Amino acid sequence: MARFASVAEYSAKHPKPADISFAYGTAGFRTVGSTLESTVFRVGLLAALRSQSKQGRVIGVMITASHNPECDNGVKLVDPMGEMLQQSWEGYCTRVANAATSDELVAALAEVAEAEAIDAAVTPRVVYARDTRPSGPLLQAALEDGLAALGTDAVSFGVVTTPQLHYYVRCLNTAGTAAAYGEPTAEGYFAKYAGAYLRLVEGKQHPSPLHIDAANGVGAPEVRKLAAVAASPYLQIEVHNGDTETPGKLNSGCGADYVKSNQRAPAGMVLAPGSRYCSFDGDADRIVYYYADEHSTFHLLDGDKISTLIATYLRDLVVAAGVEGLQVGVVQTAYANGNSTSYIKDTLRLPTVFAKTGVKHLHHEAEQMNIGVYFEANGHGTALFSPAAVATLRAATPQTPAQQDAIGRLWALRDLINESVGDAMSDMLVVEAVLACKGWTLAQWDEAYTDLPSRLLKVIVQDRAIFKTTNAEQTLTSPPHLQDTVDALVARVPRGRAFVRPSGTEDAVRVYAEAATRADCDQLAYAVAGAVFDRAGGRGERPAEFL
Ligand code: 16G
Ligand code: MG
Repeated sequence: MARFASVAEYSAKHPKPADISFAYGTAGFRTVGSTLESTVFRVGLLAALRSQSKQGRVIGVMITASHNPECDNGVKLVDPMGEMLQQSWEGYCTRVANAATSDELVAALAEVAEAEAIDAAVTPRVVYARDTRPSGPLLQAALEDGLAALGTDAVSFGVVTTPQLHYYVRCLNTAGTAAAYGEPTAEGYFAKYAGAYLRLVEGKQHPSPLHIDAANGVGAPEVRKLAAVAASPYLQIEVHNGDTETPGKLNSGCGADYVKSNQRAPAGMVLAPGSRYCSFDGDADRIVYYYADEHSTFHLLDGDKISTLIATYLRDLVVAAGVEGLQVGVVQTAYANGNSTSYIKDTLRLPTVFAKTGVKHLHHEAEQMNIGVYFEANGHGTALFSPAAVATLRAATPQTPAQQDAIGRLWALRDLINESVGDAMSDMLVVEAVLACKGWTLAQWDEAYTDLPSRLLKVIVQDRAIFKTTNAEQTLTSPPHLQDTVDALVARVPRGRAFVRPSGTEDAVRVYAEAATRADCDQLAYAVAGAVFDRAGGRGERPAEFL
């Protein structure tokens, strides 16, 4: 096929490792960086086709492995509004990545082109970026070959956070329309978020400094630039774990994932009671907050706490605005702490729904809401204002200064939130703004509800594909009868809840449990993990620590 005439030649430079098969998972392709060259090259080809299938709208490619170890890397495609790749294309990606020879590769591309009725005359437009990983430059070169092979009009944004790239894609595709999102430049990004932040906090008490653990990743230089624009005294930051140069440091003993999983402060940070802390992950699309109380006990404010904080503030503003037709809702996953869900339902009295793990699932649920707040417990999330909510706000006629103020704040909040994807820097500013407006310390924010003790375990089994779930991953439909066993174990403990799901990013099965007490929670988690191990041919040692 003439349109793919150059592919074979370029592909010869990036041969596929014969013994590895790749899968486009929850967050794109992700594995050991040194094995990904052929895959990233092919993602360049796919990005071009995806852009052509969207009549030349700009598609994004991000090279990152987020919170995973430094030796890993990954690549994912970003759709025109800055959202995750449409799910129906994931299969194409997997097929194209696994074509064994150049001929097979061309055939796989031709299949995509035919299935999507792609017009070869459209010039593809793609923007791309990478995080700070050492394998990044080589993979970027492979990507550039893939883009060149299909004559793509391509622009690099260099080393930036994942949400910055999502922002650029959305800006480029909305420029000059009623939905224009901002300037597709670094200055535009910082000016938009810093400006909206200052509109919310001006006149409020100046917050104390915020200590940021940047996971030794790309968030470190970027958040420094943000702080320079947002300007003291409304945002004073101190960056820790900001070393993006020394090999081996990225995500090592630090970052949002480490802090959330281990429920402890990152390496190199001793928490002073009364001080304020947060952690980004390696590509700065997740954030968690934490502090130490006067007994030096560690307290985590995770994605659930951030979600309830934002939902509370939005709800208060909607009431204060006195505008009919605005309704805040919250999307969570099964990992949300049970007490956060009760708090949203019973105290805030807001509707809440569960989505499957993975940002794209939460995002799509939130899109169904009028104003939808979504967060994973791990700290990835944002809020979305639907077109209906925007129209309602636009038509609102405030009757009092208080109503006018609330409406102005809702607009500012909308500008402050990165609606394309969860963004650690934007989320940080939202949290800082809400805390400043409420005059709250982290401890006061934490008072909303107390987390139930929870535990997350990993079981390695022969074949995790036999694990199938329904009900937003809360119920197993396969292997047969295993759910009955889980239910029986859960029924034994007060406030017990547990679920089992196959990981979308690792060859493992995850087991989550929570209960009213730490002892019951651990007992439950290990009992369920043991049942999974027995039923599915577990590898290694049987999980049985507490039995
Ligand atoms: C990916 C997802 C994250 C999810 C995690 C679950 C995106 C951008 N990232 O990192 O949202 O929590 O996978 O991993 O969607 P698991 O399936 O291995 O538990
Ligand atoms: Mg990440």
